[in-house]
Amino acid sequence: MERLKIIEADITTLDVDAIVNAANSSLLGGGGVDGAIHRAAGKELLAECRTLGGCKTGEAKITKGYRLKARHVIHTVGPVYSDGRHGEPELLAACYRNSLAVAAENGLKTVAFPLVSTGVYGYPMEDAARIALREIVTFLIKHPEFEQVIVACFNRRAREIVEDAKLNMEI
Ligand code: AR6
Repeated sequence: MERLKIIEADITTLDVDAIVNAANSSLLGGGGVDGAIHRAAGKELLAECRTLGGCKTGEAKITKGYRLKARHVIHTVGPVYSDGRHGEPELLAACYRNSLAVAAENGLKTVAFPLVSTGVYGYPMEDAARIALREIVTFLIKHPEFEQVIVACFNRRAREIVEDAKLNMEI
């Protein structure tokens, strides 16, 4: 099995132990991938999210997946991008690190990520992809028991950017 897989997909359709949600700090839903995940999971997801007391930027919290094929949702809150000099790279890296740590703590083996912060939050996709892959690869090396991390790109352009970032990484 390819331990790092880059695909073009709607993340809500994936059959994995957990999909990661690019949420906001209220954890009470929103647009983009967050809206799509809540729609597909059903209202029970929002009910569980209400019990979590929100989530700080860079942190991650886990819920059940309800009507999704995925067994769990790991909610993380990416930084809003301004110019890259206000802690955005560190906060985005923390999203990936903390989401993967939550997955490992819960005994999960397969997780799929969207490109956190690259929609409404405005993070340049090339930079975001580089940070995502660096954190994912570092985690996979440290956790040989972890089976697979999928990067679910919403369209072809996003997939190509992530594939390029992976190629540049291997040089
Ligand atoms: N599957 C995979 N990727 C998707 C999907 C999907 N179904 N839908 C969108 N994307 P965004 P953010 C991509 O805006 O920038 C919400 O309102 C999308 O093309 O969902 O972290 C939250 O509540 C983009 O590349 O998240 C927050 O308020 C990426 O997912 C805010 O948006 C992330 O885009 C978070 O903004």
